[in-house]
Amino acid sequence: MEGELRFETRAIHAGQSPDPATGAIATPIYQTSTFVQPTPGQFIGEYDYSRAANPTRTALEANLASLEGARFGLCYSSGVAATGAVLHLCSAGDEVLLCDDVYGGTNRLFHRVFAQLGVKTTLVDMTDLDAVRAAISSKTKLVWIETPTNPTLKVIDIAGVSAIAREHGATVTVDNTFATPYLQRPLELGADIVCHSMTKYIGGHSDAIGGCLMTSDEELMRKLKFVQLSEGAVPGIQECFLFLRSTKTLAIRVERHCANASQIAKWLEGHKAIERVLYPGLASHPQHEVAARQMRGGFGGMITVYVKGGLDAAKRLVERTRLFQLAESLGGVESLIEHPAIMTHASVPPEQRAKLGIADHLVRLSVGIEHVDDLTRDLDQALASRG
Ligand code: P1T
Repeated sequence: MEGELRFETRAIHAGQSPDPATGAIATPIYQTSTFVQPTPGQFIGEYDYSRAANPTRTALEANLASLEGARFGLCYSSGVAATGAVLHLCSAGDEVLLCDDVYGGTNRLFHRVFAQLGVKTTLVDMTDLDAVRAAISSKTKLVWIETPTNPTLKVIDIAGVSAIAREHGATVTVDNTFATPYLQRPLELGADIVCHSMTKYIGGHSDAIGGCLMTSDEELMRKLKFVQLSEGAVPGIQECFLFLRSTKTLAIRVERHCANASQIAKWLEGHKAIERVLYPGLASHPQHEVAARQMRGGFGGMITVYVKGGLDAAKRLVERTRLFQLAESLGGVESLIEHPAIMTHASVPPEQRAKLGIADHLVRLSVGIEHVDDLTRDLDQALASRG
């Protein structure tokens, strides 16, 4: 039956059934590190030790796999832990193509941690498929796409890049954090692995850190599971419960995020204090057509703007909003605002920031699910402030 169910229904039911011991409808928090064995090597159920597997985590992993249309899911203690697990598929001498605009922590992990282990990363503007063709070679083991990108919201053609990577035998991973599986399912477009920072839309309430990977490839799953077991970067059981609870409302949350962001992006585009608005749903976005093709039912809740008046004006805006709180992170029900050059992307080298347009007057908004009129009024009063 499960294969026929729609996204919203799978979000609530996949991976879960009433607890056989008590009938509890909510998946219990199996707050246990270990499981008793009647005789050495024989388990009562499927479990022996919670780093390897735990029933609450298993339910979450199955639920997430279902949402991405994958056979397998694996959960991690953070988004960067999930990213690192994929990088462990590479060995010294392997090369990786990384899209040039990514979360600052992703950039740091590739360039400052895995570079030391002999994995060479090349940055590519993947909105240009010819640039991907020019950069890829037989040494390329992994192609890492983030779309929409953080923070400049470039949109990368997942099917196009995946087709090129397949010709060269490279594994494609898509960081789907900004789009969510409700809007975009990379495995259906040819990617091999999907990655999320669950801290964002999947968690949705700014109260838990986590990451996950999904794949339908059995061999990749086996390798990734081995890394998960060996490195132990697994989420806590309570976090698993919170994420499992949150995916139930992912569809309706994301719909509201999209509706609010779309309305606010259009309004900002007409505002005299704003130089430029980046939002994949706007006709003015350079990859609007790719976004309309591969993101179904909306363009996400993230907006990035260039404010007129340089660093001072950008700082004034982020300090003066009242509902949009100044903080790193995104994807929660509450709206956030931040300054990428000083905050989330401070670890990106200044010359690369300049090349990507992560300028001093760039401000990123995570539009929450409050009433859109209140959010618009909040931005309006902050943009109106002088001096
Ligand atoms: O913070 P963590 O759960 O480890 O997730 C890392 C990560 C991975 N991928 C993307 C696209 C991300 O945006 C992030 C984290 N990003 C922020 C904290 C931020 O404010 O952009």
